Amino acid sequence: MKKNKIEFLDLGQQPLANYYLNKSQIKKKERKYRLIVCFDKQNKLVSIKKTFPSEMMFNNKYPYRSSMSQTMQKSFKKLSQQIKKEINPKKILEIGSNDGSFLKNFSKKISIGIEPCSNVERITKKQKFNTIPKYWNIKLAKSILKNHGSIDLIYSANTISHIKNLNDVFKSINLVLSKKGVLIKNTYDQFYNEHIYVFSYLSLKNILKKYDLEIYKIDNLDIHGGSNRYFIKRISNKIRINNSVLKQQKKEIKYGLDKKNTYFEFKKRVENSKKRLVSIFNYCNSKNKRIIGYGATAKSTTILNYCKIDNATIDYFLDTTKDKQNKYTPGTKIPIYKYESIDNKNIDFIFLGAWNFKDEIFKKEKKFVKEGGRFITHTPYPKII
Ligand code: JHZ
Repeated sequence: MKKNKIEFLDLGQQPLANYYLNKSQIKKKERKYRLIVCFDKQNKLVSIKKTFPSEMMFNNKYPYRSSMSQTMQKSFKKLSQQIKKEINPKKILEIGSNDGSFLKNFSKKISIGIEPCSNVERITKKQKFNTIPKYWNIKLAKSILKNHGSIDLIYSANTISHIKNLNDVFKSINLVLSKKGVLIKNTYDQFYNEHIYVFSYLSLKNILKKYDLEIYKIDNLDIHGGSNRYFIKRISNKIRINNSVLKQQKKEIKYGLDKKNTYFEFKKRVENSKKRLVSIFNYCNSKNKRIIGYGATAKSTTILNYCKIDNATIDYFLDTTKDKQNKYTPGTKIPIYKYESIDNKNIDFIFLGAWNFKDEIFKKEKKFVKEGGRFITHTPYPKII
């Protein structure tokens, strides 16, 4: 397996993406690692080279809350309506239920949430949902099967890419999924320590085959800047394979996602993107413009550290997540404050850390734009909007 792995992108020294620092920590040396991204020629799978133990990333201090954006909440609501109509499950299990934004659309009687970050799990438990503060693995799957029986719908919004041992993940799913059960999985493309894998259709198809599972439908979503929602079934289950699967296959082959050269081209685009973003920031600095950040995301940890943009350029970040407020961004040590109105703060530019929720943010900040304020984004390419 190792022989097949090609390293194609080096994003430099990086801190743990969601490890926000408090005041006493900013003077100390931070834990850093080299973020290198690889392509596995055999499985066509993209993954990061260095991984960390789950306990180091997903513990009782996990800051991320999926309920922090209206866009996510709406997307979960829409999906739940689709599930009720098309699958009508008697039992639902979510792997990585976070603060319950997806599960809350279903009856408490039929839902089980798996969430190892106990600070976040507690939020859903308080609402009387059946949540289990454990990591998804074969041991847990066995106990769920024993206590609850098999499951008709397993949902996971990107969590599977956070778990290193894919064999254990899919074996466990196989164990609890009912004969006619369905697995729905979301995935998207960002590199940092929590995202061990980036699943294309081509790579996921190769992996699932080993567990007698296959994809029967794919929804291309706008969420998180573009993601795929995979609907997965047992091969023995005769549900018809939807046209969307062939369409996705054609698309991925056209884009060359099965070819190593595509990834080296991607590397060149990443390097150009860095140059362009740095020059935008340099321009703003040369004009003495005030820049703040909006949404201290795990994604922006990678970008800021790769482009070496720190507190000399960005004054502070605003974020609605309580557990990130009054802390500092990992590696770049930019203060994060509670989100409040940005009126009359003499802000010239806002760097969109949460670029994936740009529409939602633009709607909220109409006044800032009307009064001449501008946004800086790095995606799909660095520009001032
Ligand atoms: P957001 C996390 O990534 C980590 P991040 C994780 N590894 C993962 O897979 C994905 O989520 C799903 C703030 N915000 O969702 C809230 C505002 O302040 O892009 C959040 O801190 N105001 C589990 O961190 C951040 O932005 C707003 O109006 O990249 C968004 O984080 C809005 C809309 C958001 O995930």
